[in-house]
Amino acid sequence: MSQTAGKTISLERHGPVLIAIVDNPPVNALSHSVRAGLVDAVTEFENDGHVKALAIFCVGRTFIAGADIREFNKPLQEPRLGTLIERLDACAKPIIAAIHGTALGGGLEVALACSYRISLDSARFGLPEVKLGLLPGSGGTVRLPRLIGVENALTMISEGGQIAAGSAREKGLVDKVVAGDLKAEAIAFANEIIANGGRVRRTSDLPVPSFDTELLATKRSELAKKFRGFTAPQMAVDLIEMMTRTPFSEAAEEEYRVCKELIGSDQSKALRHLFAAEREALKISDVPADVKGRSVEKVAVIGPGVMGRGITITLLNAGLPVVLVGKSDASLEKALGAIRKALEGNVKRGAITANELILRMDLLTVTTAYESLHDVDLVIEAVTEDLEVKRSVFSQLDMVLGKQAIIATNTSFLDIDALAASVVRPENFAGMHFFNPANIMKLLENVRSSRSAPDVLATTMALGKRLGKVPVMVGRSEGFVANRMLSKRSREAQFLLEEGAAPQQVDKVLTGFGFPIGPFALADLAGMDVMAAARAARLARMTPREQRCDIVDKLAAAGRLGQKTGAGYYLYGEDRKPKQDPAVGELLATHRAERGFPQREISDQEILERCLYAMINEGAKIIEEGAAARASDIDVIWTSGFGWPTYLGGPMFYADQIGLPKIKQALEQYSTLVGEEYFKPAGLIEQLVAEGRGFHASPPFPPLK
Ligand code: T1G
Repeated sequence: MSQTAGKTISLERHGPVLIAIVDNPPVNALSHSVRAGLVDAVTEFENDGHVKALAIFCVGRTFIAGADIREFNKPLQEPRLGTLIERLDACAKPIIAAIHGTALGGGLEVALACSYRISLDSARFGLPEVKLGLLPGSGGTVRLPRLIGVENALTMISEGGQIAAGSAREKGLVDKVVAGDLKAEAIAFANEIIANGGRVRRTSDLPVPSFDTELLATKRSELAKKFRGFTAPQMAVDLIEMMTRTPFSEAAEEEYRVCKELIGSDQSKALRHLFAAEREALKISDVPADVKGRSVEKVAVIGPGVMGRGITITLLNAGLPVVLVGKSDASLEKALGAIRKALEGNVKRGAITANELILRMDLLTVTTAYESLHDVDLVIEAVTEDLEVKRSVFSQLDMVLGKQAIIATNTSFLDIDALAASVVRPENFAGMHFFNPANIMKLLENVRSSRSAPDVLATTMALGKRLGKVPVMVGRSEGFVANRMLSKRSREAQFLLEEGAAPQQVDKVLTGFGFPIGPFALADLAGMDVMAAARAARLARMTPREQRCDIVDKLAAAGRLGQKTGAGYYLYGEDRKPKQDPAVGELLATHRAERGFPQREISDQEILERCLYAMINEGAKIIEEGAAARASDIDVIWTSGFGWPTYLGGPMFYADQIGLPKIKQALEQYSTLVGEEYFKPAGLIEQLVAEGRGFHASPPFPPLK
C-alpha cells in the first residue's frame, strides 16, 4: 500500500519496513518538497508502532545528488536541510539509506545521518560542494571524519572527488554493497537489522578518530598549489581542524555558518554560474532538444599532423574506431609512433592499463586511400590551414562518403561558409575546432555554417560530450570565439611592451589575476617561430600599428625562439624557469625608439584593464554578431579552455561583477589613449549600460548565424 507524504515523497509499507521513496527528477535534489516530504516521512515512521525500520530510497538515475542548487538564490524555505538531518539523527528507530547512482553533497549528508547505508556496487559517493565554492553545511564535515577517518574525509571534502562503492565499504562509509534489485536488498537488510534488535547507530555519537596533526599543514600546502586562488579548499582544512577539537553540535553549527557565508561569496556565485552555464551550453539555442544527433560508430581523421594525432587519440580514448588518412606511408608511420608514444605515456602515469593501450591501438587503422572511408559516419578534417588544400580533401571525400556521413573541419580561422560551399552536401558540414594538444584540452568549439543541418549540429555536441570535451556551439567569425578574444589580449600585451611595460610585469599582472601562465611565458612555451607564423598569417588583416608592432618577428629573427632555444622573452636554464633578460630590455628600448614610443611607467591596473577589457569588448561584439549564442557560452569557453580562473566566472560574468558602466568608462579612456579602433565600446555594451543591465541579466541574444 502506498501513501503520498508529499509531492515528491511517497511511502510504501513492506511488513515492518517503511520505505520513503524520493522522486524528484532529474537528480533527486533536496528541493523544499523533498526536505518537507522526508521530515513528514520520519514523523510517520516515529508515530507508527507497526514499522520498525525506515529505508530512504530514490527512483530515477541516482540517490539524492545534493541540495537544490537552483534554490540558493531564493529565500530559504523551512524545513532547512539541517532540520531534516537532526530528525534523522534523533530518530529512535533505525533508518537506512539505500544508495544508487551518486550520493553527493547534501545527499551524502542525509545518508550519513542515517543509522545504516546500503548501496549498489555501481554507486559513487562525494561531497563536491567545494567545486561550487561551498563546503558541506549539514553535517558532512562532522560526520564523515567520524566514519572514515580524518585524512580520508579531508581529502574528499577539500577536493570534492568521488569514491566508488567498494572503497566506501572498505572505509566504513557503507555497511553493505549489493548488485541487482536495490529496493528488495534494502528491505531484506532492514529486516535483518530488525531481527538483530533494530539498533540505532548515530554517527554523531562516534569519537573523532586519532590522526597525524601534521596532515593538516601538508594538506594546506598541497591545496594551495592545486587550487591556487580558491577560498573553499583552505576553509575545508579550517573546518576539519576545528571539528577535531570541538563538541559535535558546536562544530555542526560552525559548519552551517561557514556554508551560509560561502553561499553568499563571489567565488561560489561564479562557480555556480559556470555549473549552470556548462549545462546550458550543451543546448543549441535554436535546435529543439528532441533533435537527436546521428549515430557515430566509426570516424575518419584526415591529416596525421599534430592536430590529427591529438584528435585521433581523443577518439580512441572514447573507444571509437578511427581511420587516420595521410598523404604518405611515411607520415602515417610517424603519426602511429607518436600516438603509441602518447598512449604509453598514459600507461606510465597509470591513466590507462597496458591492455587498454593495446585495445586502443587495435581500433586504429591508417591509410592513404580515401576509398576505405565509404562506411565512416563522420570525418574530422585536420589538414593544413589552406583553403585549396582543404577543398581538395573535401572533393575526395565527396566521392567516397555515404550520404549521411558528416564532414567536420578542424579549421581554426578559415571561413566556415566558404568551406561548406566546397562540399556536395553542405547540410552535412560543420566545424569541430579542437585546441592543441587536442587529447588534453577540454574545450571544443563546434562551428555551425549557415547551412549545417540541425541534427548535424546535435551530432557534434553529442560527440563532443562523448569525447569528454566541453563542447560549445559557436557561429561564423574569424577565430570563432576563443582565439578571436585571445588575439585582443595578445595585441594589448604587445602594445604595452611598445609603450614601456616589461614582459615580466605583464605576465605577473595576468598570473596574479589568476591565469595559469602569462602571454609572454606562453609564447616562449609555444615557440616564437610558431608565434611569428601565426602573426604572418594574420598580418594582412591587422591594423597599421599592429603590423609595425613586430617584436615577435625581431625575437624570432634573433633566434630567440623561447624555451626550445633557451631564450625568448626570457632566459631559460636547465630548470626551464623564465628569467629576466637585459637583452630583451635593450631590444624593446630600440624598438620603442624606432617606433617613436616614449617609454613610460605603466600601472598594473592599466595592464590588467587593457588586456581584460579588450577581451570583454570583443566578447560583446561576438554576441551582437551572433557568433556566440549566450554570454555564458563565452564564460564556458574561457574557463574550460583558456585558463580564465573559474572562481571569477569567465570574462562576461566578471564584467557584470565589475559593472558595465565602469567597463564602458574604461574603454572610452583607453580609446583616447590607445585608439578608437581598439577600444571603442561595443554597441551591446552601450545598449546594456543605457538599459541598466548586464550581460547575464539580458534576454536571449540573436540566434547564431
Ligand atoms: N541541484 C539542482 N539541479 C541539479 C543538481 C543540483 N544539485 N545537480 C544536477 N542538477 C541538474 C543539472 O543542472 C541538469 O539540469 C541535470 O540535473 C542533469 O545534470 C547542503 C550545500 C549529479 C553528477 O554539487 O555533479 O548539497 O540541464 O547534466 O552529467 O552540504 O549533475 O538537465 O536542466 O550534470 O549525469 C552538492 C552537482 C550541492 C552535485 C549528474 N551537489 N551535480 O551528472 O547530469 S550543494 C553537487 C553533479 C550541497 C549541502 C550542500 C551532476 C551529477 P538540466 P548533469 P550528469
